[in-house]
Amino acid sequence: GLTLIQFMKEGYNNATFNITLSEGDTVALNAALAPLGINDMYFSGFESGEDQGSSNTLSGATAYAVTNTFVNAGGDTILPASGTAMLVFPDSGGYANNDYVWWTADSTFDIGGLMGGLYMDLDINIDTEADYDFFYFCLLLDNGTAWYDNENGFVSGSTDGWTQHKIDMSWVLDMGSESATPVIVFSADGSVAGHGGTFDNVSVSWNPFFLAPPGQLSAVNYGSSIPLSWQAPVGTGRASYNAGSIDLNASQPPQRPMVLDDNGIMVEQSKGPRDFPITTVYHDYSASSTRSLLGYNVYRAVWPFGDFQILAYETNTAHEDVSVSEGSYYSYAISAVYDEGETWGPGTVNARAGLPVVVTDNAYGGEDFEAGDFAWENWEAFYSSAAAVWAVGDSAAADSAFGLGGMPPPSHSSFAFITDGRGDGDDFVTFLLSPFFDFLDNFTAIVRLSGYAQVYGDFAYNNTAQLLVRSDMGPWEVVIDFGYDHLEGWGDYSATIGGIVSGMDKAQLALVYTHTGGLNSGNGNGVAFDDLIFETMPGPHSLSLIPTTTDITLNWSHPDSS
Ligand SMILES: [Ca+2]
Ligand SMILES: [Ca+2]
Ligand SMILES: [Ca+2]
Repeated sequence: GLTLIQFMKEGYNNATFNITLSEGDTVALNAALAPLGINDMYFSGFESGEDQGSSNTLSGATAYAVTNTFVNAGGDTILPASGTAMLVFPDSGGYANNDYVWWTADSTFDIGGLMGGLYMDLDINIDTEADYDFFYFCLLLDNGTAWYDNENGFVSGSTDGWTQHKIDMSWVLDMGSESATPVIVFSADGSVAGHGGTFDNVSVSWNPFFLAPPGQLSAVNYGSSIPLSWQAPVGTGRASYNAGSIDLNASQPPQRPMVLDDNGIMVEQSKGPRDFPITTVYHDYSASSTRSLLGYNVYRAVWPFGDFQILAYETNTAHEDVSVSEGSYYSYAISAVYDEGETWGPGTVNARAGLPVVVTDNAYGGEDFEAGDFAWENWEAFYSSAAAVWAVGDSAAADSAFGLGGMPPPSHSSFAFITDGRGDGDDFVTFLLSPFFDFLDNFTAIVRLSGYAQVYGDFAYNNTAQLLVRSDMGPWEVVIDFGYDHLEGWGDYSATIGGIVSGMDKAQLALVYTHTGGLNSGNGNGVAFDDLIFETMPGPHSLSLIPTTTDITLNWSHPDSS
């Protein structure tokens, strides 16, 4: 009779045969299985007959257009990445401050019930004010909201020519939408305009196999090389993403963050991105993640101001970085490389080559900057430019440090300050790192400092003035934030840091200060601090409990009773 024969293999289409067999027959069958393909869900190169989409403007007089040549506001001529047509913004000249304009594809594709990976890919060539004017690459879902990936789903600044931009949008498959439509949103802030952008070959593809990220990366510190290791991607799991949402039905663009101005009035910040809601979303996957896994790319940046650059390609889950300099700090990141693309692992790790000098918290105690020969022994300073340096002196010495017309720090003995809080008028960042401290014998710790700052917008981070803490090259944590106009003079601050440093070797403090070019406060811009002191007063620690059905017994330790 008729017999069904089926060949099945994970990652391949089933092959099915119907064969008529009589009793006693033997049949030999050779079958080739076709691999499950990558499915094109959407594509437009903006050529004749392809999707041109449409432009919508909520704020401004500009629009997107499809054209064969784009002469930008700087007079440069840009031709399509391929073919004879591309999408451009704006349609002529440059864009204007506060422009809020988006392009929507004409065609929509179905994503209902899909599992696996969803990837948006396009060619971009942009020139906008870096970190202030943005293009967001979104998928518009059934509910009228456009969603973008908050890691790499938006761009700003200049690409210096065409570049390919690929975005993992797999999490969109978990959001209960039946359909999706590509959207590109442009949002400019309130000052300094740029040229705009051109786009070509917009595609969205669905891969039944999610390209799972590699696991956690770890580094071994303080040696003459930095050994790195990580975990291979797992076949079944949950990936988390931060997704931004843009309501395209709103009658107004969302506001930018509110800040206190020099007169103590809450005003909308004129610089920077709008406050689009950010949500943590998850993507569950169970397809084999190791299909077509080729290896791993290892990336490295010299901390704190270097860019991530590829360091090595490995087929195993380890790499030893021998090209390090003693005393230098690095950040590392890892990606898994598949036939179909590259997926970044979670976060980055910090590392330091070479064993640092470590002082005990008792030997250090504190720093009041009163020594006549103060020499920053075992401190390290990093500057994004040579515009200013950390210096020690009194109020008179800091008189010009906060700029013309600024309010320099009132009298406070000798203190540390940055010599030009306006960074010579440009963007400026500095990290001042304390010596390494040994907190192995302490369970409680309080750090105190006196601080003074004048900023553009209280806590608006145009001027950051923060004390950070970390131990053993872990992530920095903000423990004191004094980035506001100190109209009443110096402030005294303290923070409990036992949870970060207790029982740890190699704890570090950092003073971070930033200035945003052109944003000069009427009270001046700058930062100063003094009396950086540890208190390690004995306190209870190591609380534990033993529950029974009738009572709970608590136990703890105290240095005076141990
Ligand atoms: Ca084209
Ligand atoms: Ca701008
Ligand atoms: Ca002092």
